[in-house]
Amino acid sequence: MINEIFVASTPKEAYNEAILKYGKSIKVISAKQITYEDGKIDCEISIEVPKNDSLLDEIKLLKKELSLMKENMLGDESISKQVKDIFRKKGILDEWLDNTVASLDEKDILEDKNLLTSYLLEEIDDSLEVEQESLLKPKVMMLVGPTGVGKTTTIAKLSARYAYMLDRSYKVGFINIDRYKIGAFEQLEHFADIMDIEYVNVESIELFRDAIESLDDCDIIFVDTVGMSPYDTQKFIKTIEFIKTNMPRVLEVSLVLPATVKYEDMSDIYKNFSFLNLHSLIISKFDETKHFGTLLNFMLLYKVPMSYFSIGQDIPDDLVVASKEYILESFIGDFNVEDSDDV
Ligand SMILES: Nc1nc2c(ncn2[C@@H]2O[C@H](COP(=O)(O)OP(=O)(O)OP(=O)(O)O)[C@@H](O)[C@H]2O)c(=O)[nH]1
Ligand SMILES: [Mg+2]
Repeated sequence: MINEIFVASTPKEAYNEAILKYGKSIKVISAKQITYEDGKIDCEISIEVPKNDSLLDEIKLLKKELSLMKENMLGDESISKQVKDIFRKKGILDEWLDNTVASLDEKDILEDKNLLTSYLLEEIDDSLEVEQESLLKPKVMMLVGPTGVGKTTTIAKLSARYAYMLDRSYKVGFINIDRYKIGAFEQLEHFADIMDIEYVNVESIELFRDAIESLDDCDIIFVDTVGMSPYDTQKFIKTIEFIKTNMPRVLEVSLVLPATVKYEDMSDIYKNFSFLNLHSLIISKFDETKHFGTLLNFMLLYKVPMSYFSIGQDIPDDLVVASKEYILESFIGDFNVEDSDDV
């Protein structure tokens, strides 16, 4: 607020001076006459400048708001950047992070590291699909996948699980169409012997159908297949024949995908094997990596249901039923929101 005193020989003159300086909006607070020692008389008016005063206040307020806005903008940017960096370092793709943060409705979340981190984790959680373990009716479960990913080992683990480790004992059977691999027959046959499980080795579609019929009393039949490179068309065509042929039982195909391969390989494997009508994914070699971002990126994009995780070489112990909690806990690991440099 501006207060000023104008002195002139008449009140009118003083008033005019004040108007000249501050415009017509001035407010006269007081006016008095001054008599000097020499007898000269002047007039003094005291004025207030309300308009300028409020203008100044407005400018001050505006300045404050602007700097607050700037602070907030910088703050938001840096918090969302910091949190995105944590996820990026963990392997989550920029594109997903940018889109997810941009589509965030509640902007408050952007101002809080913990809230934003939880939000992104929840978004990942929502995108994951899990296949419930159930054996309501007898089924055939065929495991396919590239060479050496753990198909045979996983079948051995699953067999032990269904035969001995669930609420009741299920009768398990094995069919092996792993006919291209020398030694493959013996490997699964050996498990079958140890676990006292019926085992049939087949080389043609007719024999496959016969084998399923002969294992009629089994609650679940596991089918082991040859390890195939995702680019081996010939083996694919042969395997597709087995799957597409009408069988006396529901056939569920599960792709065994190792958690250790890079994103491009993962998508190539998935795309090529998806012609086999994939029912679920079994993630193997979970124990051989600490980086689950690649796997999560893959899940965020393809949204395939996961059924089991193979977490080591031990039969039957190193197998867990797939759950969002398990994969997210593995992903979070040493996630440190307060100090993103640590991750
Ligand atoms: N660390 C670790 N090793 C595994 C896991 N699953 C399987 N393996 C090992 O990987 C190797 C290959 O396993 P197999 O079960 O023979 O793989 P496969 O897919 O049947 O291989 P092919 O029949 O040759 O295509 C073996 O040494 C297994 O012990 C796992 O989850 N973690
Ligand atoms: Mg095998």
